[in-house]
Amino acid sequence: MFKSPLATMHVSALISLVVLFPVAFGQLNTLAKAKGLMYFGSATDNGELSDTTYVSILSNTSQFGQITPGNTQKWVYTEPTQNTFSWTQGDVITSFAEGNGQLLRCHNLVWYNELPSWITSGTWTNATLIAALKNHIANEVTHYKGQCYAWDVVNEAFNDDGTYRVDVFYTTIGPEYIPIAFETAALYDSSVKLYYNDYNIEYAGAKATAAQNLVTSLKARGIKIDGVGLQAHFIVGSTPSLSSQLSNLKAFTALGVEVAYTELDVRFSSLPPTTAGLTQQGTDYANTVSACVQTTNCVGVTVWDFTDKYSWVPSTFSGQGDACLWYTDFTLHPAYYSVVAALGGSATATSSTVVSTATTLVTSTTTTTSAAATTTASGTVAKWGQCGGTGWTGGTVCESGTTCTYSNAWYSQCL
Ligand code: 9MR
Repeated sequence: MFKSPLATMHVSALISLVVLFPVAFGQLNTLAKAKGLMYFGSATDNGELSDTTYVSILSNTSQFGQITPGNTQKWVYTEPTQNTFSWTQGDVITSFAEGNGQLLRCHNLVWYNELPSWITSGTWTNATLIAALKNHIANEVTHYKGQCYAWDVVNEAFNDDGTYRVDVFYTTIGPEYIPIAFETAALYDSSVKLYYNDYNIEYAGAKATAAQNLVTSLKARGIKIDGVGLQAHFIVGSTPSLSSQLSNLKAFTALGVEVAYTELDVRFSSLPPTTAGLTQQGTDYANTVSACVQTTNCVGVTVWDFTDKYSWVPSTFSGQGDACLWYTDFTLHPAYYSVVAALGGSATATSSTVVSTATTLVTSTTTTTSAAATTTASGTVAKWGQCGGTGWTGGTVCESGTTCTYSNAWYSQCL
């Protein structure tokens, strides 16, 4: 009688098998690449890099293949006084990424916020501000030449109604400051991808249309623009649906640019989250990640930091938060598994490792254990374990005190 070779295999050999095929049980970046994306990444900031647990997760390239400096490439840090440039803090992040072999999205060259006071309080003419703008871009793009996959050249130039945001650049130079910024960036690094980056352009509407019109007008003038970054700062339950995100991404890529989700997080507008809210957060994350996976020329997804410990949300929106994939103590949100599922991964083996202790997660796929750890002694599925979803053949009865909760078509979880 035929006997499956697997049946005769020693347990340790089985574990090796898991290690040999990390894609099947892989983590975010590994899975994203297997699905055809270039990366799954995270933003980070200088202060966080002294947190060793944080750093070991961020450095793990099976989780994160791309880094965005959350702050220290911005104008206030890089040119604090006119024509005096300071790269030290930005370089800490770029060196970190390079040391780990991670791609860099460089962020950003022109933004109304985090500007030095010599810009915001200066006395400008059209000519002097254009000169200052060009000088800033020329110096920063030259300094980071060869290091960035992409630059967010202009950030958040539109209001939600599609009109131009009124800031010092718009007031002094007019809308022409945007083409000037793109032209200048292209001049100093011909191979870096040049992006326009904004929020509330993740669904059809006046602001997305304004961003699309910008792409069209730059291209019509022969000015290089390679991509549009959709920030994706969402609220649990108010995230656009998968179909609306898909049609929106296609409206951009149809113009001949690539797209990326550049600052994804999904925050709770009140805390603590309910069980149903955590499930909804998983659906919201999964819809966004799935939209990218299903869109040709969507190159990657970046979360705006991976842990609630360092999220920008609570300090900006009082009483809101829990927006990231990892909690403050580095345990995982249920949404993590929804993202894994949306990336085509099996949450089973991964979850048995990553949920058990934060430190196990830090050590990457080589510590992936068998699926048994998600099963309790009585044979039910332990809290956080997978209990359903397309193709799921494991246990479906959750341990006492937890309920098998639908997250998305591929994944239900004991919560
Ligand atoms: O995460 C950044 C936070 O630490 C800064 O205080 C803030 C300054 O305004 O900028 C945050 O990052 C923003 C990004 O650069 C552009 N899109 C919105 C992000 C969240 O505010």
